Amino acid sequence: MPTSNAEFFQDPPRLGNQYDDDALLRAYLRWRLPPKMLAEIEPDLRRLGSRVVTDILALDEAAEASPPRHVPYDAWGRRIDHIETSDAWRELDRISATEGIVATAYERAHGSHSRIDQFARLYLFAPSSALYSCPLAMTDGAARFLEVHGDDATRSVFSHLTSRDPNEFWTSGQWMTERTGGSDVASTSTIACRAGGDTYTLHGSKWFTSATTSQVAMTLARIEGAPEGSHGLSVFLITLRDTDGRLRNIRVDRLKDKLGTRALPTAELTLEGTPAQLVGGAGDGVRKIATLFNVTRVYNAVAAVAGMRRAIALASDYARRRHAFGKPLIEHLLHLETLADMQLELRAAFLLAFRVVELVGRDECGEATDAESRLLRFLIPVAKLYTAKQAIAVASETLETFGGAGYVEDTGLPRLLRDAQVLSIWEGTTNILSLDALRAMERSDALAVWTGDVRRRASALRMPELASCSEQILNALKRIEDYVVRAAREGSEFQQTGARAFAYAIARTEAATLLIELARVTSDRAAVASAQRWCARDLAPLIDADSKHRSDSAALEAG
Ligand code: MFK
Repeated sequence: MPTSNAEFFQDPPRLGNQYDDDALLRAYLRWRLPPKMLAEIEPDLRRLGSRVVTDILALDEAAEASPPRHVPYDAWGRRIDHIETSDAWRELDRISATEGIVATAYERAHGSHSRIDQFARLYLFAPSSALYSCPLAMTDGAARFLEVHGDDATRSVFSHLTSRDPNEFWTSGQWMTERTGGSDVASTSTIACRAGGDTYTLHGSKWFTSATTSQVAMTLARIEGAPEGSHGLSVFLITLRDTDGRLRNIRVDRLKDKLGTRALPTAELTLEGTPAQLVGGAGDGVRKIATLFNVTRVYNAVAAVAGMRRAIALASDYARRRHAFGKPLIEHLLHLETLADMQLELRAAFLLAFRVVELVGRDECGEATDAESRLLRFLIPVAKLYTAKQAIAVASETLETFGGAGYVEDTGLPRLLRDAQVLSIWEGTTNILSLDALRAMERSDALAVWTGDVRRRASALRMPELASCSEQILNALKRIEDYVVRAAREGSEFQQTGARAFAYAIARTEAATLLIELARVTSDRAAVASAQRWCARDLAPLIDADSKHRSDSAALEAG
C-alpha cells in the first residue's frame, strides 16, 4: 500500500520530572549544600519537579488561556474597578503559598542556605506559573523591605507576605513606574499629603503596576514640600481594599495590552487620595526601595535561567522525536551543536544567577563579609542584565529548533519568546543596569573586590585540563582592569558608551570562574567540556574596542 503524508503526525515534545531531569540543578545543589540539608529538601524538590509538569502546568495553561479582564462598572453603573482573574490564576496563588516559594526564604530553616532552597523552588515553579513569579518577586521584595525598614505597625503585613497558609497569604505590588517612565524613578510626581502620624493620602498616577490584584503595594511618593529628586521621595505601604473588598480611592484606568505575560494583570492606576502608610521614615526613597528591587532583580535572573531550562528541555526532547533527512534531529551534528550552545548559555547563566542567590542568603543572615556585601551590590545588576538577554536569545533559538511549529500559537512555543522579552525590560533595562553596575563599582570599590576574588579562585585550580581556562580568565581580568584605568582617563562619555561591554565582560568572566569551579568539584566530562568551551570564547568581547569607534556612535546613529 502506498504511504501518504496524511499518515504522519509529529509527536509533540514532552517534559519529564523537572528536578530529576535537570543534571545541572542537581550537581549545583550537591556542590553548594550540606549533604544533610540536601537529603532533607530533595524529596520536596522532586515532588515539585513532578507537579510543574502535571497539575501546575495545567493551571499555567488555563491561566494563559483566560487572561484577566477589567470590569469598571457593576450592572447598576457603580464604579467598581473589579479585575476578574481565572480560577487557575487564583489557584496558582494558593499553590505558591503552600509550596513556600516566598516563605522558605524567611523561615530560614537552613540559615543562609535557605535562599538556595527557595530559589531552587522558584526555578522549578516559574516556567509553569503563568508569570505568578512576578507577584511573588514583588511580595518577596516587599517582605525584605519590611524586614529591614518596617516596624510594629507593619509586622502583620510581613507575616501575611511570608505565610504558607493560602488563607493567610498575601501578595504585594511594587508601583514605581509613572508616565515619565520606569527608569527615571527620581521624577516620580505622586504627592503624599499628611493625614496624621505616619498616615498619608496619595495623589497621582501609576502607569505600569503589575499584579494589581495584590492585597498590598509598596510605592514611592513625594511628601508635600519635600525636595525634588530621589532623596525627596519616600516609601509608602498601601492596603488596596477596605474590609468590604472595595478599592480605597484607587481608580483602575485600564489593563495593559502586552506582548506577553498575558495572565498577569498589569494596570494603569490613578491614586485619588489613597490612604498609605509611610515606612522607613521620610526621604531617600530610592535608596530604601532598592532593598525591594534588588530582590526582584534576583527573581528576574532566576526566572530567566528557569525559562532557558524549560525551553531547552522542550527543544532537546523534540530533537529526539523529530526525524528529518532519515534520522532524528539530535543525530544531525549541526543541530546538536546548536543545542549544546544553548545548554552552555544556560549553564553559565544559571551559575551566575545562583552565585548571587548565595550572596543574598549570606547577606540577609548577617554572614556576608564587607567584601561580599559589596560584591553582591555589584553582581545583582550584572546578573540580571546578562541572564535576561541570554534568556531571550535562547527562547528565540528554541523556536527555531522547532521550525514552523515554533511559530504557531497552539504549540504554546511562541509564548516562550514573548514571556522572555519582558525580562530585559522590567526591573531595570540592560542599559540602566549597565550604568548601575558602573555606579556600584565607583561607589563601593567593588571592582577591586571582584577582581581579587576571581583571581584567587581561578588561580587555585590545579587541573591540567582546565589550565588554559584559568589563563583565559586571568587574561580577561587584566583586560577589564586595563579598561577601567583607561575609562577613568578618557572620561564619562567613554565610560557610558562602554558600560554594556564592561557589564558583559564581568558576567562572562564570573561565569567562567564558576564553570571551572563546578568542573573541578564534579570532574564530570560534561562540566569540564563546558568550561573549556566557554573559556575558548572571548570572555570580554569589545572591552578594548578603540575609543574612536565608541565616540563615533553619534555619527552612526545619524546614518
Ligand atoms: C520574575 C520577576 C518579575 C519581576 C516583576 C516586577 C514587575 C514590576 C514592574 C516594574 O516596576 S518595572 C520598573 C522597574 N524600575 C526600576 O527597576 C528602576 C530602574 N532605574 C534604576 O534602577 C535607576 O538606576 C535608579 C532609579 C535607581 C536611579 O535613581 P537615581 O536617584 O536617579 O540615582 P542614584 O543616585 O543612583 O540612586 C539614589 C540612591 O539609591 C543612591 O544612594 P545614596 O542616596 O546613599 O547615594 C544609590 O546608591 C541608591 N541605589 C540605587 N540603586 C541601588 C541603590 N542602592 C542599592 N542597590 C541598588 N540597586
